[in-house]
Amino acid sequence: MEQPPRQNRNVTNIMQIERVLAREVLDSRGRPTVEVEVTFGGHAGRSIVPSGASTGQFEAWELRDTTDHWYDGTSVRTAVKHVNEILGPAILGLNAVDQQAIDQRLIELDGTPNKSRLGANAVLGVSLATAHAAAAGQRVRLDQHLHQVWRDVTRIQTGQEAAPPSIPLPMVNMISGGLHAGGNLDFQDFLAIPVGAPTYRVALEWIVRIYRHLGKLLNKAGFEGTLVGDEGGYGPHVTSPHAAAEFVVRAIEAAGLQPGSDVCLGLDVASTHFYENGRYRLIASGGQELTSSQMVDLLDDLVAKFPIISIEDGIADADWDGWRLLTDRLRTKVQLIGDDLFVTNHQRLREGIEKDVANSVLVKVNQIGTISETMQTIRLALDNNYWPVISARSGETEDATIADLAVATGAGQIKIGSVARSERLAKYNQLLRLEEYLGEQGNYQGGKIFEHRLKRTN
Ligand code: 2PG
Ligand code: MG
Repeated sequence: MEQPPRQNRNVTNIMQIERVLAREVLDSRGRPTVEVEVTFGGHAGRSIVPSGASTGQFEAWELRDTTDHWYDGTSVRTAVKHVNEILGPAILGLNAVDQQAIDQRLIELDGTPNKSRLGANAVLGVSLATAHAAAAGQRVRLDQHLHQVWRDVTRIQTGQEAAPPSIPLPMVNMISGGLHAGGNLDFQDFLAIPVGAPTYRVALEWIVRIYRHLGKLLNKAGFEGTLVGDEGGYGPHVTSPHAAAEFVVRAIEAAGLQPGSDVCLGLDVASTHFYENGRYRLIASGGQELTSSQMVDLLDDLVAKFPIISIEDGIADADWDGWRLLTDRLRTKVQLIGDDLFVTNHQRLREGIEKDVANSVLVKVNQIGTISETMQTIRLALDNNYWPVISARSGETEDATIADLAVATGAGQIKIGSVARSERLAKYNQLLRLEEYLGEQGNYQGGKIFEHRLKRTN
């Protein structure tokens, strides 16, 4: 059996980057994406960049060759070229262990606020692959190396020591809608959150059980309990968010678990994508057009009827007033996550903190483009009592870096999609390994992170 590499970190080691090579590969939707390899002294690190479908307007720029016939205008050949001809040559000879210096160099080379010159997919590929190479060169695991980087970021940003690594609570997609499943439902994700599980391993077993029962229940009711969306959640044509939530609750019960105490529900409304001219247009559930205040009423009603503990993007990224209403109404009952709203961007999160909206931030590495900036946003969140949730994209690959990132930063929660499709399982399985390597259940806090801060009545 393969053993984890022994820990033998020597931070004074200088690991001068000798070669950086990018290529075009495919993601879980069969769309091109950037893969980068960084090499020195016989050690290599490799990483693949993810890609979203329900993207926020303030995200870092994903560079695609829209006028190229290759892959119908979705090619990333220019981004690959930017790595091979600009970013790579500029970091040769730099120390791979010094992630922050490498990332700073990459940011300067691009020189734009949203990485639109060279492409965030080019920049991120190099940033991620450098971390993999640095871990390999030091003969430590990726999570261990990332934890060292995290400690440095924490020390610089707060002057304090970072908390130890920990395995995150998973929030897992059960039913998919919106842009991830052909618009069958207006809301994008109905998630199960196993808040009562004592360990990650148990949490995952509960989730798989619920998922299987959900498929059977959907089939029995005449819906599609086998067809899955981009993230592996079922994509049934149920007509309302209430009906979808009801199915998840029934699946939790069918799995022999208690909704509300063992397992709660989460929503990713992804409402930016049905927000138009100041109205929320619910097409799949009958074409209603809601004001921000009516949208908040709808979410409040769902929270009253179902054991919902987390709502992401309940309000659109351009609707700060709506976010104010949502936060005032639900902040003591529910985790309110800003995804499109904050786009993992330090400045946007700071704005949100100042405006006192939301209480949680979704963290996606490709929304911002480097590991260091991602960590700065996680740090800012933790220091201001915002829960950070590390997240995959709907376009993913076998690359499991975000599992290591979540553990290294002790972020507390992770959202990867469902328990089907191997680009998702690559991350869930990596967390199983890390739980074992870290010992003592990987310092798993599970649903305890919500204790004392959320008051629920159902
Ligand atoms: C989201 C993500 C992942 P996408 O909205 O949170 O579920 O979707 O990657 O399409 O933005
Ligand atoms: Mg989202």
